[in-house]
Amino acid sequence: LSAQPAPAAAVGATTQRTLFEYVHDDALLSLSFVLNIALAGLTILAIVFLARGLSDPRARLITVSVLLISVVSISSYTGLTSGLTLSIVEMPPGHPAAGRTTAGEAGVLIMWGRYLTWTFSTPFILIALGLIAGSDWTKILTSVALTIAMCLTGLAAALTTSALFLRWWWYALSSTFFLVIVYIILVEWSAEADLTGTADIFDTLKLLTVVGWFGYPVLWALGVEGFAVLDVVVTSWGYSALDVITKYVVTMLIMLYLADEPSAITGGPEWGQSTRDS
Ligand code: RET
Repeated sequence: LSAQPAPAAAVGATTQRTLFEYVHDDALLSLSFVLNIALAGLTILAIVFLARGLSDPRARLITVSVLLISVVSISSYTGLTSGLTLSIVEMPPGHPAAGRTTAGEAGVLIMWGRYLTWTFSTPFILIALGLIAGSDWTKILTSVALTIAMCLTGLAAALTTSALFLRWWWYALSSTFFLVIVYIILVEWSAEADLTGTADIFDTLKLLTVVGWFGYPVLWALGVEGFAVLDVVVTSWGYSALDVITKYVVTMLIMLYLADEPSAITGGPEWGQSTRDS
């Protein structure tokens, strides 16, 4: 019997190790990830410190919500840094990055872990904002459902390789969900914050959030997933910089505001009690 020929390397089977080394060799790209791991860690410590004296259950719920944003973030960036949530994906015919190669393989580097983990982080941003505005759970959970839909359709847009128009169809779906979220924040919650007495802090948070969030679809369209005007490193730094504003800056503003438990925010000891507490 003749010896079996060695199996040829399977197409598209870039190993995690190759991707890890690719990121590792690009100091700027790794820095865009590692910086966020550090900032998420520092934000978690700052939250724990500022939350020491909080006793009001509503203020504590907002705290848990912002804490989870950074917990998701530190995990998200660990996934990117380790090569676990990156892939080299071949773009469909007609795409401006079709035919490109990365690390010796046909395709471009797609940081799909970002879109996946936004599914878990953005709901907590919206829960915190909705609670600060004094909104009801129907609207808060509607915005949560929409942001999950927005992130998952965005993930689909990034990973679709069958046809170019399908990538942009996913993008259009995602943008539609996004615009409804923007409406909830700018119209519904702004009006509620006026009545609740939290308009001052809410106006700052809403500005940072709406302006910051608009940056993501713009980067997607300009980056390698869309028109491929920006390269992967610039896109990655763009997302990382937006994350600093939409997550850590927003979180710190919320925590500094909550620290002295303003009466417009507190729910009192009865708030959120379960039947087992009475
Ligand atoms: C995508 C592409 C498809 C169209 C739209 C997008 C919007 C993404 C947004 C992301 C926000 C992320 C945040 C993360 C913080 O952890 C998916 C880029 C509309 C708004 C705030």
